[in-house]
Amino acid sequence: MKLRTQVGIIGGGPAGLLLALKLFRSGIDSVVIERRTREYVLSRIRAGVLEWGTVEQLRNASVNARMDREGLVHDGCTIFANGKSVHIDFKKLVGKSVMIYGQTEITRDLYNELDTLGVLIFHGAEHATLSDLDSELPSIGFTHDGDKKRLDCDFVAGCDGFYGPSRQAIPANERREFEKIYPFGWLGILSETVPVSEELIYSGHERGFALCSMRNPSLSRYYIQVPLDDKVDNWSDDAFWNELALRLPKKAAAKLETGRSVEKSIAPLRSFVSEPMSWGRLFLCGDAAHIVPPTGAKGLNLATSDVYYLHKALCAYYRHGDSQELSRYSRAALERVWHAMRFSWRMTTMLHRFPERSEFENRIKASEIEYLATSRIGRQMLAENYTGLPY
Ligand code: FAS
Ligand code: PHB
Repeated sequence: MKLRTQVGIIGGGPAGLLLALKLFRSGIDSVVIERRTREYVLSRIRAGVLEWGTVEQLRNASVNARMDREGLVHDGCTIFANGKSVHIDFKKLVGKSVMIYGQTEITRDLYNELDTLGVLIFHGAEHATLSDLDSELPSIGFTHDGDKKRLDCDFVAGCDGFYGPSRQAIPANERREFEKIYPFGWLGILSETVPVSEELIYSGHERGFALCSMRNPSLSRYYIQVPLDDKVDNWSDDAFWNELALRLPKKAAAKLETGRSVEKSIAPLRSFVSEPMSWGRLFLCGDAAHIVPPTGAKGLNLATSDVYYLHKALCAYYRHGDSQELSRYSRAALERVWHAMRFSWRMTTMLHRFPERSEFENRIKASEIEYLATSRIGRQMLAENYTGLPY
């Protein structure tokens, strides 16, 4: 069965769904092809911190009602290391805030809005293949409900995450990949407990990194650094709570509310960029092109800034026949990607325990924290990057 649209979108995660919505608001037709069921996509627990640029994007796309009702605006966070707590006051330092609102809820809101608008989303679409990307009529082949389908389009948006087929559709000799694998992962839990602190606490403890986050005033999200080969089954809830408490400031540890985990998983940490982010009529957005360690809370926010650039370029093409912005998309997106890559790498190296780290490097880490504690400019730099550089 043949289908036709203007923009074929592979991937129904935040990048693909936000792009579909923004295109619809601009009168541009798209179809979303998602491999998983909607339930599966909505079962994933991922990002929690939204840069203000992401908040504004969701507001401009009129999909912000629940976020503005239920989201938590945070004006700062705390960095705890070497027995010292350093408050980073975003509002005072750079006049900006962040919004705490789970990626899962954003995805749910996007699905609901796209359903209301009647945008076509195929779930359970398997074996997606991209063809004729270097022609004026690219297409996406896939199987849905046992039927082979082909979606002809003007452009393909590869929003299919790190393991999707889009990035691989760019010939290997046209791609350059940059990667750093970290020698640890994050064990994360979600628990129906009152968050230990009103704002996030990033702890660079000598036992290992820990992060206290949340989803709402009665749903906490915690992480601890674990060895790369660690397994979730090695960690009972009690073992997790005990280790987390050892890595927190004493006052926070004393008031930590523990409880049953409703989700527990380990995510490996990597930095990865694939260049270019476009080839022919294919444009990559989000994790399909880049992965950041979650220490800087940038993964989801980079997906939304890629979507901002691609949407703007597609509007210029369909409204004015101008394909200049499309040809500049990769460079514009990558410039912001590398800034977020740098910040996420710096936060990760500053706050994690590296088993093979030399004494010299440990002193450098301690001096980084001391610099934050004593320099307003140092805290301003962190606040500027954490709340999000301009698009
Ligand atoms: P996604 O991976 O979210 O979505 C891609 C979609 O494409 C998926 O739904 C997938 O099923 C689909 N797909 C894949 N192959 C396909 C195919 N062949 N055909 C059709 N569809 C296909 N970021 C943070 O900022 N903070 C965090 O704490 C954080 N935690 C994370 C934990 C984990 C375990 C992971 C994996 C990522 C985490 N991230 C975090 C990063 C995460 O939020 C991503 O940046 C975000 O999901 C990016 O969104 P997308 O680019 O849409 O990719
Ligand atoms: C989260 O709440 O999941 C979260 C918050 C901040 C991060 C990473 C994850 O840096």
